[in-house]
Amino acid sequence: MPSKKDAPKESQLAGTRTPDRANTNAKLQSLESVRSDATGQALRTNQGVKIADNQNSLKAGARGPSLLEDFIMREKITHFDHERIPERIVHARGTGAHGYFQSYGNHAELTKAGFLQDPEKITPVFVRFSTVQGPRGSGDTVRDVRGFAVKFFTDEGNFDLVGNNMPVFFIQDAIKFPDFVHAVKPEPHNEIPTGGSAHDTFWDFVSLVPESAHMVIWAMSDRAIPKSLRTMEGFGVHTFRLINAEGVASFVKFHWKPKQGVLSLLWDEAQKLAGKDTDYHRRDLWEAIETGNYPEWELGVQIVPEADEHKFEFDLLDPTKIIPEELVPVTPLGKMVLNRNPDNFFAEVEQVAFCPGHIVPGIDFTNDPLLQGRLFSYTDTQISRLGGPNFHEIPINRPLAPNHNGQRDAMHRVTLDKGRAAYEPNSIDGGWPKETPPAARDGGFESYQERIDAHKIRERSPSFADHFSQARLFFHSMSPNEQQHIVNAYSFELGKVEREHIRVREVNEILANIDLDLAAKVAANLGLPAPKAGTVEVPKLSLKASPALSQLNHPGEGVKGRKVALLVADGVDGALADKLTKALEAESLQIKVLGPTSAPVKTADGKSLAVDASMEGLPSVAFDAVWVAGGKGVVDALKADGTAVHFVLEAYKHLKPLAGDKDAKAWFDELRLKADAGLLAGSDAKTYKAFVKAIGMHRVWAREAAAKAIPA
Ligand code: HDD
Repeated sequence: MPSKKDAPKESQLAGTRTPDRANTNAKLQSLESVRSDATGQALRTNQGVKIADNQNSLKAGARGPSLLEDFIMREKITHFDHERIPERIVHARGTGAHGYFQSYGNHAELTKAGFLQDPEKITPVFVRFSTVQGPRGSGDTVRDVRGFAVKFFTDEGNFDLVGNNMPVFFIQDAIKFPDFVHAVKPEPHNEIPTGGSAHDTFWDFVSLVPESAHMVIWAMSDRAIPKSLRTMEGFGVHTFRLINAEGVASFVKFHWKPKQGVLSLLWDEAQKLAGKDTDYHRRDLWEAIETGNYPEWELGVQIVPEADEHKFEFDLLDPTKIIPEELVPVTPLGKMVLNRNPDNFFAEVEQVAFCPGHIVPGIDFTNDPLLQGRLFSYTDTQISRLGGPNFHEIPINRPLAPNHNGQRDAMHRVTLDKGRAAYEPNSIDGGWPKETPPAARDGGFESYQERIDAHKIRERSPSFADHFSQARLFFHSMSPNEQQHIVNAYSFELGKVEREHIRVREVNEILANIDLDLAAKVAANLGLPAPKAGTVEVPKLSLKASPALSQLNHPGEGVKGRKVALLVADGVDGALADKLTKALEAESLQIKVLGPTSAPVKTADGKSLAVDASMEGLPSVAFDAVWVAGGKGVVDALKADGTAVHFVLEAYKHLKPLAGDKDAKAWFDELRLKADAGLLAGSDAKTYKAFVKAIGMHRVWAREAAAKAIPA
């Protein structure tokens, strides 16, 4: 694999100005607590004492007992004993990357936030992607919601957009969050299952809480098994406010649109990858960045003027609802590029502390009751995870903007505050630091002056009452393949539920209200009677389908970074393999040469061809497409190798483009693989082109019915 050194220069990236790499990278490096490698340095204790022997503890005699006075060993072991911090209660499993955000233009009419006003400005970001349910060491490809949290280090302070890869949530009010999390987490008696929701307590809760219906159908869709972290959409979920310099506010929903397309795994792939490569998503993001295939997203907003707040068939404050893009299109604001991997996982990914309450002037909250509760929860959780209220001093969390105030001391304080007056107003330090009145630009933060005139009550707004019409809209917006995957996912998950009354309730009281056909198909798979009617009257939406919801309408721009397996064996035509590799690499595809073992193979002209891995070591589930190399005897050798046969069959089953010369084609015929737009034979430029085009479509969806007969 090419090293960091081979990565394209920043100047090769699209954009109006070369991103200030020094600036994005300097964030961590400039902080005095960062240590680079210690070449040339003596081994010392934490107190700075040089260590003479790091192999043996202090003992009374070579075979005698250890001595308590061995301060060197005690310091080392004590530190080791405390190396772990509590994992996040949710979103424990994750990975992160550095990058930058660049605005497409001046959006001053919408917001006074500085990072959205200057297309020349490069704002460093740190992103953490995560699963929700599993612990730190759980598999990457489980069926779950993915966290999509972005920290913008703006000149005016940190802005955290702490979202998910789905635009809605399971509950409407934060007071229900601990109930939901306790239900989805592994069951308390045996801590099973790790990383998934296919168990009784989850389905018990969601079948009793109809407001979860919309989010659950998203979680049963292909969105919950993303192909890569690079191929996920991101959503701020809640409605926020953007406020311009004149104080005019608009409601907005934030969207991240991946240039790489919105792509998912198939369920069979996801399950296999969880075992074959637990770190599949982590590795994919890491390798993409190392090889210079920097992932890119467009940040956009759906904008609703304040005056239009009540013009929709749903409440903008309800986090279980989307604004369909057909009603309010997404306006692109800028782009985010991830271009640097972390240097130290713990220091950066584990210690990064996001909080939806981290906002900057020009952005504000709404009264969404889920968002309001989140504003409390995140700071509270950081205090427990990161050991006190000084977590903003940990290098990855430090704002680039200065932070002067009268806050002092507490656990793990690093800043050495000079001066005498830790209060305001003061006359000792010249009255500094002082307040800054709000202003058009560069002023102090000012909350949007929303008028509130209400009773203090515990009540859900009646405008939050429709729980099924958007779940129905989602189902009706899917392609037939996507609908079938949803049926399969409900059937799989409910099939794992031990208590029959929970399955029955989900089918009769939830699915039947979403769509009777969906309910009937799932019921049939569970051996239950099909419900004849729903249990509630579901309002009819004026929009019957939202094409923007189907992933098939987001194949991505090109094939950059997608992965091709080139299968070789002894006898391979080395020159042809080289030509093919070059042609595919010219399309920015990643090619891996796979042999029967990890040993090099012999080419037809007697040379040695190195392979990247064996077919067993890098299975077909890790690839987007397969090419069987030409050469005398290659196909015969592969045919005789069960792993190779399985590789090809599995790639076909997973609807991936397959190509090769006429020998390979004869082998495909023998395997009874049906000809389609993704099954190609030839070694000319035309075949390469058709192969790349098929990869661009991600999967050969028309093949899915035929592929059913192939054993898993
Ligand atoms: Fe949350 C973490 C996203 C509702 C309480 N949440 C967390 C992370 C993401 C989200 C992406 C991981 C951040 C990271 O990578 O460090 N959470 C969401 C979204 C929600 C949501 C999109 C609904 C729209 N969360 C939510 C509620 C509460 C929390 C209603 C509590 C009332 N979330 C937390 C937390 C976590 C967290 C317990 C665990 C670790 C952390 O905060 O830093 O405070």
